[in-house]
Amino acid sequence: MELSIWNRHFETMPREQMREVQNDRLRDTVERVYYNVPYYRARMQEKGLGPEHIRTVNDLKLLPFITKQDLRDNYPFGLFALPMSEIIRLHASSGTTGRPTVVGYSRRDIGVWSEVMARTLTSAGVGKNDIIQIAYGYGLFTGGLGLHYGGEKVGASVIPISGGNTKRQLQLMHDFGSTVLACTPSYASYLAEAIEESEIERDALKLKAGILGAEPWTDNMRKEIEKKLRIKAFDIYGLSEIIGPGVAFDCEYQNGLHINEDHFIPEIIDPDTLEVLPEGEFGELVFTTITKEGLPVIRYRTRDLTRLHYDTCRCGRTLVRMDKCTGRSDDMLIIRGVNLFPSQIESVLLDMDETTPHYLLIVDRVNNLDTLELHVEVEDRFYQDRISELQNLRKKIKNQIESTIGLSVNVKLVEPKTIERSEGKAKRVIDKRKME
Ligand code: DLL
Repeated sequence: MELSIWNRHFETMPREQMREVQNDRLRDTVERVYYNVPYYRARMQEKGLGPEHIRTVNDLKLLPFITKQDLRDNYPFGLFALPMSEIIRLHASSGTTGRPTVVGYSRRDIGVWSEVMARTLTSAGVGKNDIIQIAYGYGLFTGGLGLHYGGEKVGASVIPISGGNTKRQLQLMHDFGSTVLACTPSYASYLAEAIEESEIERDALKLKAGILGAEPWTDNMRKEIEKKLRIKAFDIYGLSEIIGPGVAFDCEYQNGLHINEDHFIPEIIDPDTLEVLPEGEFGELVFTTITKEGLPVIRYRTRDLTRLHYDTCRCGRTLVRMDKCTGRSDDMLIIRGVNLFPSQIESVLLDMDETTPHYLLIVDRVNNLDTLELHVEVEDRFYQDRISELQNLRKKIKNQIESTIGLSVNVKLVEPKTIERSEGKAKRVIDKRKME
């Protein structure tokens, strides 16, 4: 496997020079959002700030944070910094309730996205002689198309198979000779087992690398996937609000993900006090985009918990590295790569007469696939109904939830007042998946 660097200039730039690049681009971004996005202007004015106050990365801390809730409040396009005539792509991800978070890309943004994805893939040894099977979902989720454009940019042969349909995944992997698999780590594990159980011999496959992300996974999971699939597994991190996949990526040394800092400036804050933490401390990751045009974001709180390392990596890249993210500072769950907030379930239940908002979500991992079980309390008067009525109700809840969150769920109806009440913060989720 030949490992190289896609953009040596930026990926190995001396840190002082990178700071200059960031300072210039930050000033430009702040100016653009100030003049083009009324929301940012108002928030800055509240703090008595104008673009002239933000001269360097050190001034970032003066600016207010932005959260998923702000995007939601400005749904769908309120935070775009360009007119819709300049937006050539829209994607969306789950919001905390009902409304998704919508992101828009200009033509240049799609170029930046392809560039950061090309860096990611090159760092994993993917080039024009590779065949990349993209088993991330295509559609509003950024996984499929993000990998797709990066794959084409490095000249690989792209198979846009999207997620699911395991039998077909294996057949094409075998028949087309896929050398790279791009999907969530849990799906990679699942495919590994499916290969063991199939008639396909591992030796008949050409797979050598996995580009795995979109959900937390540990180094132990990595070792297991590498062993079972006989590949090298590279972590890839990103989020729709910043650009999608490609915000940060593993190199061959797998000792932290390199952040594409010439496009996204990271900070680590204490999620409670919101203070910026000193170098090397563990806290919540915050990003400011400095080249995005369609939806630039200033100090976006990712809710992902990690730590940054500024020393140069053995691979030669000077780009700051972040530890693998395994936790969040909010209650978002990632199930089979899909983001889920318990409040989304709650709002479906609240909309139905027959149920109470008392529920319990049980998440587990069975045969490497995440499972979701929902216990719901039924209103007293409905619980007296005949079994067939209750069956119908169960189906109705299941359908409503599945169409809202896009994940299959096993619904169990339980008697009124049987779900434990809590005096403090309600315990709505039991996550049995192991993360060690
Ligand atoms: O998951 C983008 C993506 C697609 C990344 C394909 C990698 C590969 P969202 O749906 O907006 O975007 O979800 C973003 O997923 O804030 C993290 O909590 C989590 N996440 C993404 N990648 C990783 C990773 C895509 N490598 C949210 N490790 C983020 C841990 C991850 N968590």
